[in-house]
Amino acid sequence: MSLTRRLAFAVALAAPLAAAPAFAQTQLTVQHALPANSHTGVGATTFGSAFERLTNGRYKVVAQRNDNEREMVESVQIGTIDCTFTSTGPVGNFVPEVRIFDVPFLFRDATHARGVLDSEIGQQVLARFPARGLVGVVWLENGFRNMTNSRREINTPADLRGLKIRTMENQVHMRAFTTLGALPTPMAFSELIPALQQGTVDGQENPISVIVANNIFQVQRYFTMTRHVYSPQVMICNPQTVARLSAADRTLFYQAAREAQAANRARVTADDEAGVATLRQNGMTVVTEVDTAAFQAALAPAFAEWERTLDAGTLRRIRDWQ
Ligand code: EAX
Repeated sequence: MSLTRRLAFAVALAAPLAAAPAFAQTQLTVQHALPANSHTGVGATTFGSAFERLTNGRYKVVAQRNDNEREMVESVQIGTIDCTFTSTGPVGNFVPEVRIFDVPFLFRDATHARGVLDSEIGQQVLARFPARGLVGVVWLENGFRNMTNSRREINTPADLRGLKIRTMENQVHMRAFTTLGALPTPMAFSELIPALQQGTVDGQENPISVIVANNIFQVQRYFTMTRHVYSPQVMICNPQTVARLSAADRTLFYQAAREAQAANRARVTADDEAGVATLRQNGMTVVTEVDTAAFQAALAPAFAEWERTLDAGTLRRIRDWQ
């Protein structure tokens, strides 16, 4: 074939491509726990639409639900999905330094928790992820956890004694419930509703946003606003996904993640404000006055253990944070 014929042939082959988009679109898959219309779903979809907008559609972000958070982190690690929006529940099993944020009664309120996570303390923990084959992008929020059960009103730590309570697959939380005299039963969130329906466990604990988003009031009678532990969320991505981004796109990626963080936190605040009324309307017996000091006193042996097993200096810095 002559050069001109070869060129003509090449042009003819290329012609149909002219109808295709002027640029290649890269697809990212992100998974989140809980329904799309929840604080977690809102975080993931806000990230997706923000990143698509900021990159003028060069990226397409597909958001999927998966209520098994450990499985999502594993999928990010092996690269079958790009990112996950997960509570820290199982994350300490991958990045042990995360466990410090799972300590009960560590944060006074959302301002304290968000402030610490956005400070250099939070950044230092995110910096531990790459050694475990993960990138910790940004802290988001699940919220302060409260107790529900089907047996009795919880007013004092003694009321918890002997209750089978589903916990996340989180050794800090399990230690706390053992210390309070309950029987912690760890399982993925995806197994929780059937376990409550079948009576495999008597109760569970979760932020109001999670209880409302999943109609947990349909399978639980008693709610106590213990706010016994703050539950962070974190956006975790596969290192290669992040490495493949150009420097400019990486800036946009982190900007989209911060938009997700803002939308997620605003939704948790709104859910917490409306939540108690929603739980009452749906027939739950609600206890809002809680003797927090009694729960903290009952946890004393566990606190002493965490001073030894976790980073005591960082625990102090978090408690002293203003
Ligand atoms: O991420 O497993 C849990 O109880 C989590 O709080 C829930 O799935 C939200």
